[in-house]
Amino acid sequence: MPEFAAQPVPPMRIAFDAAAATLSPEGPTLTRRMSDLEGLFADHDAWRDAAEGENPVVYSVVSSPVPEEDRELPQSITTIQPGTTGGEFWMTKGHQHPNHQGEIYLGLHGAGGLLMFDGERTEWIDMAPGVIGYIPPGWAHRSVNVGDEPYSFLAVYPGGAGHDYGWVLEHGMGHRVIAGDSGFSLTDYTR
Ligand code: S6P
Ligand code: ZN
Repeated sequence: MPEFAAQPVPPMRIAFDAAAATLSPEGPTLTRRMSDLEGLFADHDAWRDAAEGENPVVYSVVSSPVPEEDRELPQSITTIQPGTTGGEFWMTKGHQHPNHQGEIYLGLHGAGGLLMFDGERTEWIDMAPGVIGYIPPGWAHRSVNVGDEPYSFLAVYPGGAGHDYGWVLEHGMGHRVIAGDSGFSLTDYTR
C-alpha cells in the first residue's frame, strides 16, 4: 500500500483531559491577546484602551501534534477567558474554512456559544459540557464565552480546510453577543 505509507504522523494515542482542557502529547499552542483582536469589537475605543492597557489574554488554543494537512484530522482545545469589552463578550476572531469543509466542537467547561454566519443567515448554538456543535461547510464560525468562568471546547476539523480570517473582517458575523441584565443577547452586527 505505498500510497498510504507517506503520512506525516504515525497512528498515535492522545490523552484528552477534559477537566484540565489539555491534550498530550501537545503540538502548537496559540495565545490571543486583546491586541490581536483589532477590528472585531464594535466599541473600537474600548478595544484600544484594553489592548494598550493590560492587554489581557482573551483565549488560547492547544493542539495535538496532528498537522493541518490535507486528509489529516487535527484536534485542538480552545479556552476563552471570561470578560467583556464595550459590553461585548470575549470571543474568538472567527473564520471561514476557504476549502469549505465541516467541523465539530464539543463543549468541555463553562458556558459559551457557537455563532455561525453564512453571509446571510446567523445561527447560534448554546454550548455547555457534553454539547456537540456542528459547523457545516460554508458557515463562518466564532466562539463566545457568555459565562463568568473560562469556557473550553474541543474542535476536530479537516486538516486541509484552511483558515480565512479576512472574510470575517469584511463580512462580519451577522450578530454580536452583548452582555445584558439577564445574561446575553444577540444584536445586529452594525450596532
Ligand atoms: C479551527 C477551529 C478552532 C479555532 C479556535 C480559535 O478550525 O475552528 O480550533 O481555530 O477556536 O478561533 P479562531 O477563529 O481564532 O481560529
Ligand atoms: Zn474552524
